[in-house]
Amino acid sequence: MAGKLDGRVAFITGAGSGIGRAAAELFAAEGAAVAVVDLNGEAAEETVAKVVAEGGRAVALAANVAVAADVEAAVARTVEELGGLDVLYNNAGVDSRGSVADAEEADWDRCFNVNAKGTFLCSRAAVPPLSVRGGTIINQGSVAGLVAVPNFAAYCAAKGAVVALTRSMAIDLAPRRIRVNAICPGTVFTPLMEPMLRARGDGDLEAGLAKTVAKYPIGHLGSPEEIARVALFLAGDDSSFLTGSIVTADGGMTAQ
Ligand code: 1HS
Repeated sequence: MAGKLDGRVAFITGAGSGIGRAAAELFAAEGAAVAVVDLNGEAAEETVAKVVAEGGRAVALAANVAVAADVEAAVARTVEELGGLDVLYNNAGVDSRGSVADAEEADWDRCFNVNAKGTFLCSRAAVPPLSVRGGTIINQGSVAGLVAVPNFAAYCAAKGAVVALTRSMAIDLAPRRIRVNAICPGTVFTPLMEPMLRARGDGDLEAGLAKTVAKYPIGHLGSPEEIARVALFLAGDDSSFLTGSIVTADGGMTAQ
């Protein structure tokens, strides 16, 4: 049976772990050749090994999404090695610490540089190859970009910026046949989230998890694979009439 991404090339950031790794494996299983991009080159290679072991095609690219030269070089290598670009998944992200009363400036800068500026830099570099045959961009937002999360000021602000940027990109890129949508996931238990969960439990991870699950009507946190399936929908033709859409995948957390 034909894959939903047969013959397409995908560029996924933060693909060395968590949701990005799950998306790389799923997109490859659906026929895409995948550029596995991560700050941690070894982790990217591990994702590639998993993709290749399942018969997929992928290349590992170490890059810091907050550095324009890194991003442009990674996109250029993707086009050169995989033959073009059809899907960009701006998944890479970092969390933050503190409210506006006590957050560190460096934490604010890091959060915005990776989550918001990284989305900008990758999208800007991807527009020329995506414009060749049309394509899709999926931005990783968050429920934190839609509702307040205690002591997460920089992250909420940066993800709110990603939500607004998604709508802006959608109208600007429509004439180039590039659709742009965002996923706003609830908490998924990934390496990125463990510090927040532990802090929420005053150092006790299980207590932090219990407090967090209580916020989700569905009764559990999401999995990387569940978010990757939403990304696959937005990457492919099943979402052909969606652009500028903000898709919550949050177990009902923001419906309350
Ligand atoms: C990290 C992910 O984008 C969700 S932000 C935290 C939401 S919650 O744990 O307070 O429900």
